Amino acid sequence: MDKNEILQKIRSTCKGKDAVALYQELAGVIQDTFTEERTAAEKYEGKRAIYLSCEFLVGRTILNNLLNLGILDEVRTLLAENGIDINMLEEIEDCALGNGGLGRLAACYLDSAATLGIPLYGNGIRYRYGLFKQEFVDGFQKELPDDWQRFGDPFSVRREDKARKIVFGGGEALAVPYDMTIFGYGGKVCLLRLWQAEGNHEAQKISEYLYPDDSTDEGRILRLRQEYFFSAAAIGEAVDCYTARYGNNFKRFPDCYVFQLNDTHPVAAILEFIRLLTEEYDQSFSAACAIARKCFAYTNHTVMPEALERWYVPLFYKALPALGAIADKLDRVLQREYRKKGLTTEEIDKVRIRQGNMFHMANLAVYMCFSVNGVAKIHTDIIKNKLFDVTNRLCPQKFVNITNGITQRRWLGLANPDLAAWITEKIGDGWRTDLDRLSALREYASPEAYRRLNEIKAANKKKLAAFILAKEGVAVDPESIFDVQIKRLHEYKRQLMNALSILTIYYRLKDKSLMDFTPTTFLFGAKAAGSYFRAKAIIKFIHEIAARINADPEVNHLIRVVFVTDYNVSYAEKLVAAADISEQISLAGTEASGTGNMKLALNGAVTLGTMDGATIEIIERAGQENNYIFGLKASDVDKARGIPPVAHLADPYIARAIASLWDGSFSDGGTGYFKNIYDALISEGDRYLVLSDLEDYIRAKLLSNREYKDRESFARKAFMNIASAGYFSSDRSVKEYDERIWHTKSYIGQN
Ligand code: 26V
Repeated sequence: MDKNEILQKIRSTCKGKDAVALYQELAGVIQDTFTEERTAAEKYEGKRAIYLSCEFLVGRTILNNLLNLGILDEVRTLLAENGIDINMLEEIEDCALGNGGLGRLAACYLDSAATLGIPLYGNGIRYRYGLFKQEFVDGFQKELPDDWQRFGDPFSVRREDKARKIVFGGGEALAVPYDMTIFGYGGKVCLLRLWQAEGNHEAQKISEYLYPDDSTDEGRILRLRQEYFFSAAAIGEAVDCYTARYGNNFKRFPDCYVFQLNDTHPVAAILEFIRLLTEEYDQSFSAACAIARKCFAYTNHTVMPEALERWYVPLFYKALPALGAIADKLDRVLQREYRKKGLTTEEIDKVRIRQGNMFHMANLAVYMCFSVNGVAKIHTDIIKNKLFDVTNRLCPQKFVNITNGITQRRWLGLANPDLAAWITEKIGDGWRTDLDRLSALREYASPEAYRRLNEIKAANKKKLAAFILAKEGVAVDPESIFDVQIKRLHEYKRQLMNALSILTIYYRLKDKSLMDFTPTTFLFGAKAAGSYFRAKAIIKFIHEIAARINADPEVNHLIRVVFVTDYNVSYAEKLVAAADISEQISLAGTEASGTGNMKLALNGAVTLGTMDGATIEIIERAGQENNYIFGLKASDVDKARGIPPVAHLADPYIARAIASLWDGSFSDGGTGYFKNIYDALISEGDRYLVLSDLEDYIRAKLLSNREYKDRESFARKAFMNIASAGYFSSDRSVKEYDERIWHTKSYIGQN
């Protein structure tokens, strides 16, 4: 790549263009310059790792691509010279083909693999509409379609030459790949192949929506078709390429391909692989299984029982008849094998693929994959000792922990350019490809450094405040503490506990029992699944609290609450750069890893959190004394469940906050939302132990609030968090995947 050549091309064509035209122009120039790299990635002959994922949450690409090509600053200047503000590219759509952490992780891993030159190939679905756009009407969430291709999709290339027919129960579709170029830092590239379903109306529906409503059989069949559609396309292509090179002897297949299953959604790939080899390549069932067992690896991303995929067997057969028969056959093989090994009936029942009338996809993955990994230490321990304990006793070597990571290029370089520049000034810019270098910052620990950190944070807060005023119409004080909780809305993440803590603080400010409170802005960003009643109820509750507090002249100079609209990757970039406090408050043992926790720590937010997911590993490195830890440990949770929820209402402010759910303090517009929340806490046993942790949470929150006043010592905590964040680079994670699971460098071509 020749930087100057790209800049020259841009210079000659950028004048007088509007945002969309400029975007297309820039993208076109970049794409053209990298034709060779793309072709090389496609023709690569060594062992490949194929990342199969239903979600790739890439976000807005143009600025990130310019950054990774090392020309963001030059292009900014060049455009400015021509009277164009590069920020107008913010009008361009995000590409949000994912829900949250799992999809963003996939995008970070592609960024890292591209940067490191690891042959990782993303495969997913090119949804016509990505994750819904969120609006609030009177505090209620409304979902609108996300037409992300509105301005075109100039970083993708349609590959009709690689289209494949996919046949499923009751129909077929043409799978047409679109190759999206993922630019790594330094100009190496990876390919993300997103398959689009074409054909009749039924066929097209397959790639229309991310997560269609699965409350009906029709919706569930569609979801199964989606999962099968892209998995089968990826497998079919791999097998075609392989047989073109090596013929029908599949012995070397595992030296050429490894498939990483991003959760169980693409598990149909295993069944499809066996189907292809047995039906079309004349392999025996056991030979096909033996090969499959060498090339599939599974990442588990949740321990929540309701999120573990199970399919009603008759429905599975209807959608994918041939695969249903293979799943049943594998289930019989499993039983025979495990009986021979002396497992008890009870043990076998726990690991069976078929559980009564349901296929259990995680069990299928664990049985067939050579590697099963969790995404943070505590999470891997839980899957080894609880979820998959039987298999772990038989085959402990199958289980691996690979703690998640995030790309520092986007989450520091792009999101927080001033902090990035300051770090570079101190330790050089090696951190861009080696985040461990951040530890060298420790040598620069000094009051002067803390002052500078505070300045940078203050500037970011000002920018965010201006953005929030423009976008949300709410004025927030940039001098106040920015306390941030940003993640999908889910009960286990306990946004409700945050809301209740705010309410108790509000009541205490009102009756002046809490004095000396540092002004705080509580920021929430979250989307609730359209069909998730209680999550939507919590959104409405937070809006009601925000409206009450923000309009109360007695306290609104001390406390404000903002639920930002349409939280997405671009909003996240602004929020992480401006946060003082990072809320990581899931019930211990429920958050597999979390990655927002890493993004916020890297940007110098201090964690207010429980010992859960990767937060534990963050605290291990950054120091408990530099963060605010509270609440039950995972090992205390079972015991805590024995205490009735009402036993936690002794504090009158907490009692009043809970009462506000039913005593008419707030209106849910007759939806029954607030009664539903009340029931969850009081009548249904408070599954996520919000009340058990609330008091200690408020204690920790108020402690952080007091300690914030000492600006120097608080900045020192932030500084230690930044200096300790090196481990959480997705470069480290991807290297671990490669060294411990994929082994892409030991492919046959080198033997
Ligand atoms: C989905 C659902 C849907 C039904 C209700 C319960 C429930 C619970 C969890 C999920 C999430 C499924 C998988 C997922 O997105 N996991 C996330 O993966 C991230 C990347 O590894 C990780 O950082 C998050 O902790 C984890 O929640």
